[in-house]
Amino acid sequence: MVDRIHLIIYGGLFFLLSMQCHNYKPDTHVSESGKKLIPLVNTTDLYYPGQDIGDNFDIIAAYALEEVDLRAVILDVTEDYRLENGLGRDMGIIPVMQLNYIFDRTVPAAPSPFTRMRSTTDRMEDVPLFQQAGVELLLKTLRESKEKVDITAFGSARTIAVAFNREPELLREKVNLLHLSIGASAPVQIEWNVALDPHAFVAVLQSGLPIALYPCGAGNLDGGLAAFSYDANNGYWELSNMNFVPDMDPPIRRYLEFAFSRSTRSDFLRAMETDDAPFDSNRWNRMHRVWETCVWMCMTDRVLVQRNDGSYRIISRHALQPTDRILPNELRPCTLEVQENGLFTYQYIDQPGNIRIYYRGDPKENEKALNEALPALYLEFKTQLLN
Ligand SMILES: [Ca+2]
Repeated sequence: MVDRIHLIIYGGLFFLLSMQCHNYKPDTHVSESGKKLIPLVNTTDLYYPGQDIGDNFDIIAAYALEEVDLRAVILDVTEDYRLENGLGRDMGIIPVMQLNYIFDRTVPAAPSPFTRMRSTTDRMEDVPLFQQAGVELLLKTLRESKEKVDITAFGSARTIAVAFNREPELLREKVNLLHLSIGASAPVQIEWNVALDPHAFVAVLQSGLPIALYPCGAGNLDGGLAAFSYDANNGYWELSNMNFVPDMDPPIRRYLEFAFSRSTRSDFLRAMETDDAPFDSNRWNRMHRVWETCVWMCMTDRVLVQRNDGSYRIISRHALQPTDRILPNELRPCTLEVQENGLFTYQYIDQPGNIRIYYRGDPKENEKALNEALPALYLEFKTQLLN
């Protein structure tokens, strides 16, 4: 077991630290039902210890959803937040290694450049090599994939934009769909993920690549900040509590305990195996902000339904029952005009274009449904690690 652990860690770090690793084979897996999987590169501003702890919570889906073949994780890093409040944090390589360990995977991970793009055409070839590893990993993953690849952005779009500026033809050939969890649905406030790198967001929106845009924020500011507001086109919702976590698959529960307690245990993999330190379950009785669920549902073509017994679930389309009521959860074609600062407006169109925007109908019913459906989905997730 020890040798295997070391192999996985050293394999991951080797890939991270060296761009000369030409023998890497994509970590493909097939679903038990033999269904075609969705090749995915997940870009996320996941940190260790967590910044928005929601990123630590969300990336579980990239590993656990049976439709997804996670090929690489790009850790979106912005220098300002490595030092925020003097807490000190760095790219989330430790949570990625923990997830590789508990799901028995060898998904490579590498960082974005730490600094913002200087223009929409910046190729960032002069930043330290270490900080170019994520761009190279994204390009390499696309180059080596036989199928088109989906790419998510749950932080800035920097790595995607820089990769496009370096090899636009490769992205045009190999990108199936960019899923951008960025921006606000009206031009009233610059949303967090836009502010991380405005040039990157603008560059990607103007790239002509196929885009699914899931605005994080809403323009009505009914939540004070755009990012905490609700409308029919943004993805934000509040999970009223996380009291389901103690009932999760034990390694995933331990991963979340580690993240939410900002643990600095040095044996960060062994911490996934044992319950050495008691964890106060009352800590889960708190509201948790979520922006990402809509991305996973649309990517995997899952549907949000109310079942005949009144319960809400996120299910595969083939599991639909005639008595299920389907809640709106879709992508609508639009045209989009973006300003230099990343604020944008959009208009629905009848003909399909390269950009679609998320639509969820009544946001409060969406939130009510997800409060039941997301915990049910997460409780289904199982790791490969013996409990
Ligand atoms: Ca994020």
